[in-house]
Amino acid sequence: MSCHKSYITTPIYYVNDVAHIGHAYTTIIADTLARYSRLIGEDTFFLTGTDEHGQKIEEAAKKRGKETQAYADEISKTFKDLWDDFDISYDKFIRTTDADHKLGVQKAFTAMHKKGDIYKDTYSGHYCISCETFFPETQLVDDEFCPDCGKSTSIVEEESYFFKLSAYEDKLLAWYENNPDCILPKSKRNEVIRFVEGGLNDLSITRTSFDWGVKLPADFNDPKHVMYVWLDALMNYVTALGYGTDDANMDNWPARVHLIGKDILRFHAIYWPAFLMSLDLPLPKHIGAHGWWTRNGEKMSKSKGNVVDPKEVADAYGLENFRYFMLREVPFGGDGDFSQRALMDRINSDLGNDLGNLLNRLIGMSGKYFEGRVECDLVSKYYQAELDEMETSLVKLEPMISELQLHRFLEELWRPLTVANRAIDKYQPWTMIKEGKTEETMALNGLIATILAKVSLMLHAVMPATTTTVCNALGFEITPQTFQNILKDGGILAPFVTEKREPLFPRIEAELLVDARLEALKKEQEEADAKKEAEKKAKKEAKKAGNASTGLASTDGVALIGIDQFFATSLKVGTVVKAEEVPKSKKLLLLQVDVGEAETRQVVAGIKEWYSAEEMLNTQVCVVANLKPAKLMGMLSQGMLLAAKDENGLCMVRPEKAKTNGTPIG
Ligand code: ME8
Repeated sequence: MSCHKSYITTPIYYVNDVAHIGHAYTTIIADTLARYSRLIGEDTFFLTGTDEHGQKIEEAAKKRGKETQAYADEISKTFKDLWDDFDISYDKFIRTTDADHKLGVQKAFTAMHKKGDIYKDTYSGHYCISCETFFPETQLVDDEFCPDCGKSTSIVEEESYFFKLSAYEDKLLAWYENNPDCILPKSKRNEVIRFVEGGLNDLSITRTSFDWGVKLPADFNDPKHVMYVWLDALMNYVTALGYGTDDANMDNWPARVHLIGKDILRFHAIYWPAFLMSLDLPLPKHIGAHGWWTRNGEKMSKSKGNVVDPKEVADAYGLENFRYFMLREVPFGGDGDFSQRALMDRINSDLGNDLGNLLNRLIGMSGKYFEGRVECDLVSKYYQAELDEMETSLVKLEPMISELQLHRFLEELWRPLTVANRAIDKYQPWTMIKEGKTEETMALNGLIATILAKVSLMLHAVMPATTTTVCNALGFEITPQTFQNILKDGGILAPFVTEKREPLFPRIEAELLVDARLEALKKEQEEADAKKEAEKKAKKEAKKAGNASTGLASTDGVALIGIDQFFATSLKVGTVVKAEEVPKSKKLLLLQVDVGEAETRQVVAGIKEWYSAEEMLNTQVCVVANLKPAKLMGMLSQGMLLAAKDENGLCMVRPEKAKTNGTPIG
């Protein structure tokens, strides 16, 4: 048995909001790898935690009227509670507000500075608060919006310390070159290489525009600076091992794998190795970037408000079924759309029919023919072909795990189950027993038990409790020793006696989550589908009409809509009861609009170039009242104002005479 060190990490999650299934996905992959690595006897250390500094967190706390640390405590706890509830086998839960983490980050800053990699300068640039990142003007969308998240950026000019990232270009390229699997899936490595080849700017690594962060070391005597949140956050992977304080667990470094989502690959595959080189620390062996979970094709994210609560799903469908589903459903690195249908299908088909039913068949047949006894010593005498087929699959599994191809791993792991189920249909034990072929029948049961045992051992890291139940029914415990013995050393299962039991995976007939929020999401999906369908139809009809009369496609390229679609938009008269400027924004005003029935809507409107806040106050406007709420510069916008814009500028569309607030327009 090896005693390799295996250090596995998740990203540390921002505490600006609670977890959704995207976070659960990363953590479940990491947990699976950690459990597998323990089972094969590796000395494993599994880290997760929360990322608590930065402007985004400060603002989230402010918005809720909470003191920042108290707010961070509260949300960090919800992550920890969720992982505990999910039985995530982490060895340490780090928080970037931990005192020793902060010390470690300061030590790193000093070390990089000593190395000559940090210098002071001023920075002027477009800053996206949501991504906590500066973007060069050339990368902005429409000169203003963040190329990553689409939100409005603001111009920030500040004095800053810089990290000489540009000095590491060649070394980074050499690292990617010499380590073909440093970034997984391998296709992602090319993206990173292309990015670095495009040239790296030095990185601004301190901020003066806010306070909520790790201060510079005291001897810099520069108290207005706090560390850039990504420097602070990435360092967690080593401060968690004691870097900069007691070094207690630094023998675990370098990490075997940093698991992340593809949204934060650049930080992990470029900045982080450069920081480590500057600190003279070895580089991680792998960075594994998975894809996104989406809803209706849109990335699930806290800021979009389209998230699925992992606890609700796990409570309804079973935690381990959910784990299996997430890992099996999407190829590592690809995106996946969450649907209860797909989850139910996996449970009923893969788990219920293929796995659960196989155990039931074994219990049924051994009970009926042998009073529950199962013996495996004669399996190879009668079913060598089936054993060979099983082995062909089993030997393929380990490389798939190393490459993080967990969906392929599970797919391959299911083949032996098919071999077993097929063998029952082919050899028909009910006929064999009648023909007096007792030994062959016992051996067939032995084959099923052997396959169930090996599959369960390999599946253990994905479904720990379920596989424990299966193996207990087969008369043994799952331990690193039984794993080695049964899977690697060809050990034969000791005779055991089966007992009747409830099915492992009761069939699910209908979607189980009827909770209001998910229902709303479902409805939204149906509406989106219906809208798409209507648009398609309208386009087709427009085309037909256009073709008939003029031979052209449609009217001015504008899609025609039916009256129903027009009336689906709720337009109302409202009065602006409060108007203010949005700080740092050239375009936005923040308005409170009375839309009748005692309802005030917050609307973030891009009209500041044409209207001042005073001009808007106490005027009537036309509001699109049933738009999905959106966030602009971090502020909720619950509607849109009608306006007309031509080359001379923009003017509001207003009722000609004063109307009661809430009066429908149409
Ligand atoms: O980025 N689908 O934290 P974060 C799949 N604090 N995974 C998703 C997802 C989705 N829709 N949304 C989020 C941060 N994730 C930083 C990390 S590490 C030094 C600092 C997962 O709370 C995915 O793994 O925004 C992503 O990388 C992580 O959550 C980011 O969580």
